[in-house]
Amino acid sequence: MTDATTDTTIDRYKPPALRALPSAERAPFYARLRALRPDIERPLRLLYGGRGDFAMWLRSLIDVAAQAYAARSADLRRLDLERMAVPDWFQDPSMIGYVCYVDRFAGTLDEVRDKIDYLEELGVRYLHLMPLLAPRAGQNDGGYAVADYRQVAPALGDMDDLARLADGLRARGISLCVDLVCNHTAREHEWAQRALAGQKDYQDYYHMFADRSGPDAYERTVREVFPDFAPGNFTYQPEIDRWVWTTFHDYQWDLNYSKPAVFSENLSILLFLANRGVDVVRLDAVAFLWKRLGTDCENQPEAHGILQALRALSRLAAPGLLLKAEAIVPPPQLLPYLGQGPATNKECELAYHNLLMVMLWSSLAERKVALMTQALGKVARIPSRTAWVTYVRCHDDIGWAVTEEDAGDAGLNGHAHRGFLSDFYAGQFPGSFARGEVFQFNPRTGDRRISGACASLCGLETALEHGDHAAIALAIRRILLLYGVIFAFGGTPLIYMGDEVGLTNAYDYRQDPNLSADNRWLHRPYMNWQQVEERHDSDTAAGQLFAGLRHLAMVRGQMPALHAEAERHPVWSHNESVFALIRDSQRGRVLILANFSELSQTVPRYRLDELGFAGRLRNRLRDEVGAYGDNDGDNDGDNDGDAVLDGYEIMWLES
Ligand code: OTU
Repeated sequence: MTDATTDTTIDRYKPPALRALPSAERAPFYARLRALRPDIERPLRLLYGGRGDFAMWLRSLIDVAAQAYAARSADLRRLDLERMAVPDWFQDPSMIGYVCYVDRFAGTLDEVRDKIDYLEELGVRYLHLMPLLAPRAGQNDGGYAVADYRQVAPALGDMDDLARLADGLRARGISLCVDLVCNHTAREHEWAQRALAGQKDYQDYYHMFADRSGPDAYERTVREVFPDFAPGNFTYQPEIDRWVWTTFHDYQWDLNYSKPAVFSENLSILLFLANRGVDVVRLDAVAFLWKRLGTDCENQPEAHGILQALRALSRLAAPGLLLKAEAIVPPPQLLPYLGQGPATNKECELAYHNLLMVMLWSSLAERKVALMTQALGKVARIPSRTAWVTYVRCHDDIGWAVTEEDAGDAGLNGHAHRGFLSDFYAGQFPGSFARGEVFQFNPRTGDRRISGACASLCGLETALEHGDHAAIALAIRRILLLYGVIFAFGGTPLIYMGDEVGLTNAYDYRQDPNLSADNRWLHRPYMNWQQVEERHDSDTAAGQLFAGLRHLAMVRGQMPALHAEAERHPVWSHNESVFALIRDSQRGRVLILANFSELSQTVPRYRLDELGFAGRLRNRLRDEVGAYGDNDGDNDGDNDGDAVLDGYEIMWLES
């Protein structure tokens, strides 16, 4: 005999929220509940199972999911069915992403709708709009300090505008991604305000300490993310005589996920966004979700439990929704965010490939690919129904995530190499083509990260300034080389707004007192629509870049072998400047060769043979069939079967 209070099973539970639905609409929910029950219960029991009222609380979560499901529009429910029928929809090679700030790109959410033609022209199928929920007034870390998760920033529009935009994008085959800043709220959020007013239940939403002993103990082992403008990890609140955990800025309060209420609140916000038509939620700073004394308080097993539970519950209500992990951590700590062990394919579907991004810039500075080949070669394969999000630049800085071990394997000294990269991209290394700035110099560790727009880091800013045509051409080739790698690597490549027309560093943030301390605004420009007008003029940098990216998108879309599921193997090309990557699956084999030097480079014919790319190969990017690897002895006189790459050329070769 079981009753409502002791029965811990949820698979027979009939949430009241579903009563109003026709039975044909209830059935899929119940089917999913039975199927997902273990995935919902397993992580939550580990996290919160010790509570006496666990079973009741679990049911309350099913109620949250049921309410969201009942409120989900017919269109979105149809989309859910489509996606369940084609679960690799997001892994298709036609998925090309674009990232922008609503205001800096178009103005308002409504005005983004007017730009859909433009995005479509570029080949975009996935649009990540940077934080757009109501932030605190004044400084807000680019929107990552949210005061209200259920309101859009008034300057950008409202929730109806967001839903309308999502509809408009969907009608054109473009998925919408928005941020959920789930690790922290703004100090101005209602929960924090209640905590400051002394309400104990809301103080429990955060990590609060009566004196310095707790903070001091934790600070022995946690790192400082913003050592320069936000040193330390705790902030004193005189109103309540408490220290509050603030990993990032002092106005960003870390949430305390050991409290079930915090989990429930975030679940309902997640589903609220899903029902506005959001397809992908970027979960910000997920590495930091759980704190454990004596550790770096990152990547704790419980953080994974939270994500797995969010994922299983969102599958129940909105199965078309994807989760994207923003964890800028080394690969061994990163891979679990895509699910492992019993959670394989059951955590986040997408995760940012920070190491790839760092390696692109490292190889470009060094003109050598040993480190990149070594380091990427060690990254384990990812679950079949997950994908990397690949990128060249994003709104954040570049941190030189080069381990001593990887550096050593490539014959480098890690400390020296990281220093070299900072010097190079700050434009301080002799002969550097780059123009960037140092972000968050940490005198304690010597660490220096880098800010700067892709085009400026690739040399376009300096070249344009000098009117140096040869240098302009090289800079354009560098940009297209980096994008050529991320488009072929597998997963969803992101075009960062402005890169497609070569926007360079934007220095005007220095005049804005809310932004001036944070030079990441250097690479968060306003769109230059005049420059966009030049996109069909092949005499301009904008024209060449736009055409180049469009071409990459188009060719990629026609290559099933580049499906996200295809494995990737970095291999030695036998040329220290040419990065070689093989994509391999039942869908086909592709050899990617990327020349990171400005000089012409050769990959010898015997090496192409060894890699299994003998015979006449087709370079899909030039749509030409070459004698690469031609070992039929016809000695056609041009290159004897070697692959000869121009400076900064990239080839996508298929047999
Ligand atoms: C994220 O980044 C955002 O991308 C940043 O723009 C925010 O400032 C920050 O969160 C706070 O919301 O520290 O330097 O290891 O590196 O989550 C960027 C993960 C950050 C962190 C990452 C974070």
